Amino acid sequence: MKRSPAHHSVLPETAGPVVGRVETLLVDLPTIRPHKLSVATMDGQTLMLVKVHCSDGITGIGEGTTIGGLAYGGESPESMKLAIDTYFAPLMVGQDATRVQALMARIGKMVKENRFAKCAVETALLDAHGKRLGLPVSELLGGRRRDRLPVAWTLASGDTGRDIAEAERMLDLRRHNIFKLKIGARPLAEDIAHVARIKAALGGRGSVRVDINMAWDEMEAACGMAALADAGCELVEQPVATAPGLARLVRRFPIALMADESLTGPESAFELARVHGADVFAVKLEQSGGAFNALRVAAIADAAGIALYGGTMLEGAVGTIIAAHAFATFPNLQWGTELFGPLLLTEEILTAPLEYSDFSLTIPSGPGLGITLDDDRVAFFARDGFHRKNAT
Ligand code: MUC
Ligand code: MG
Repeated sequence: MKRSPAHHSVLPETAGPVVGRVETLLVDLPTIRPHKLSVATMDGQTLMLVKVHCSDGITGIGEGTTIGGLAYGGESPESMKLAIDTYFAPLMVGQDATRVQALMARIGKMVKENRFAKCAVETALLDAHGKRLGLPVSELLGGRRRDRLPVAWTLASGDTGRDIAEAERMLDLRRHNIFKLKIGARPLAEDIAHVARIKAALGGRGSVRVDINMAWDEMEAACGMAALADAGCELVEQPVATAPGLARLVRRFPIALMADESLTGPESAFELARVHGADVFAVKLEQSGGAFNALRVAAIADAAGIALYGGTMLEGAVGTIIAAHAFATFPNLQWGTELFGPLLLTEEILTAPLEYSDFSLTIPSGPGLGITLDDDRVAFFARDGFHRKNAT
């Protein structure tokens, strides 16, 4: 049958809202103190913010971060911005803004890897669509099971006495009673003594876990895990780099083993589950490639009998809150979360700060992400932005 010209309209196929413009910016914020990890020392954090402006006047926001530039993984805030400006945006403009999964699949076909950038864009689309429907993003992700999430704090000043004082302050404030210590940069014996001193000081008032960020070889990991268990440490995160390496260590010591860097989305989650490489998965939205993939990782963990923990890439408020919406829907979240990223930054960029109290973060209940950027503050801290333009 011959099609009439009416079938070849230049108007978008959908009568509904489409993506109009995709805007990105880099925002540099200082940290409250140097944050020392085995891979890098962070004095600040760069947020790559993305705004998706839709034809119905609704704008969604998303965020991408990493840890220590390129020290942690292959993407940086700068590379995310470039990828979105150059490759994602042309694939998005004019597309149905209400079909978030379909649009992410379209991007996925044309853009390999770039999981952190994909997470940022998916977050912005979900925020916009939630605002459009008047629903929190957690409802778009399947429905929330909880309104508050336990939040761990990372002690990483590099000094044992200072870390103990910091932990005491967090306990007094009733802000955190789960502490993650970043070790692996110093000789093993020094690291173990550091952990043992902190655990002895906190006793039953605080739980202590450690993150090695892959710094140990397998022999160090075996010695280290035995000593950490003796010191009262309850969990060790990614002591070695590979999934087979993790599998050789798991269940040999009375301490839980958690995978982080080895988890890069559903396929690696399946592989880790197949080789019994972990007791716990630290699910990170950016590392998974977005909220929907994080949900898939959680489903694999549940099916394999692996426990779950809500991880962070030390995101600011936007990245933290999309993670909170996703973790709110997990059937199991046995080890809580570490969604403390905004608390590590000196500056507030929301009109109303996130609510941390009683060792937990409250998940906002408004439409979309349920948060509002303070555009003046964002402009002030934007790289090459408002304040620099006005300074000249
Ligand atoms: C990581 O490797 O888990 C999370 C908390 C923190 O202090 O660093 C991160 C990254
Ligand atoms: Mg980690």
